[in-house]
Amino acid sequence: MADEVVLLDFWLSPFGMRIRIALAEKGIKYEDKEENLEDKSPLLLKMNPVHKKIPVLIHNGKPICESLVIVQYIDEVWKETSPLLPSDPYHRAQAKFWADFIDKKIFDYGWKTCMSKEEEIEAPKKELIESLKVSEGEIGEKPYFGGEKFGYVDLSFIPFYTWFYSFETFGKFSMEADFPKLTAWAERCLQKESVSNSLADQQKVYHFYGHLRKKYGIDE
Ligand code: GS8
Repeated sequence: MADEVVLLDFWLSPFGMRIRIALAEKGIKYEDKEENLEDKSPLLLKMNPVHKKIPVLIHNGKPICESLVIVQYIDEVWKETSPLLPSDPYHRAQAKFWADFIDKKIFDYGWKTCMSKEEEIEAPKKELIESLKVSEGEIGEKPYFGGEKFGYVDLSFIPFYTWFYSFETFGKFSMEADFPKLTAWAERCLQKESVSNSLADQQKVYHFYGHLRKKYGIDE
């Protein structure tokens, strides 16, 4: 029997993008179900009763939640094509460390930078810049975070490329001038169809931040 794969998703979620890229890398056909996060579907509430968040992968009726867990699951189930995590235990651990760093630093401080009032932005912006500097050092002269091939860390990080314009605009710095290696890495990743077809447009993300900032009273 063919696999039935459904993704509960939201078009501008970087976490959803991770799963879209992973499934595209593996060449898996799936149904992408767009959720309205302001009015969540009964299916989402049933499949992720703990966090009630997207993304959720439903594989033959069974849910898997949390984007990094889902990507690891996809890599284990469809292991024949395009391995994403390294097979060596030490390199696997390193890859998981960097994915965790992206969630704890780039996502967290990136979000806070884009969602702060002018007078409160300095602290998260400082942390974001520091984390981008660490990332710039880690990519260094390598084509991808794991070395020669696109893999788990790239896939975990590249969805935040859709936030780069928002980072620069709210944070008043230049990604290209301040982080040239990271910018070149992102452009390299975008040459892959699995990535370019999965990412939202930076301007649309910026406009969505504008909408959220109004909704939460950050902007008039
Ligand atoms: C984060 C998912 C998440 O924040 C993961 O999958 O890696 N750690 C999780 N999902 C958001 C949409 S993206 O910003 C979400 O579903 N939010 C709905 C809500 O909070 O009610």
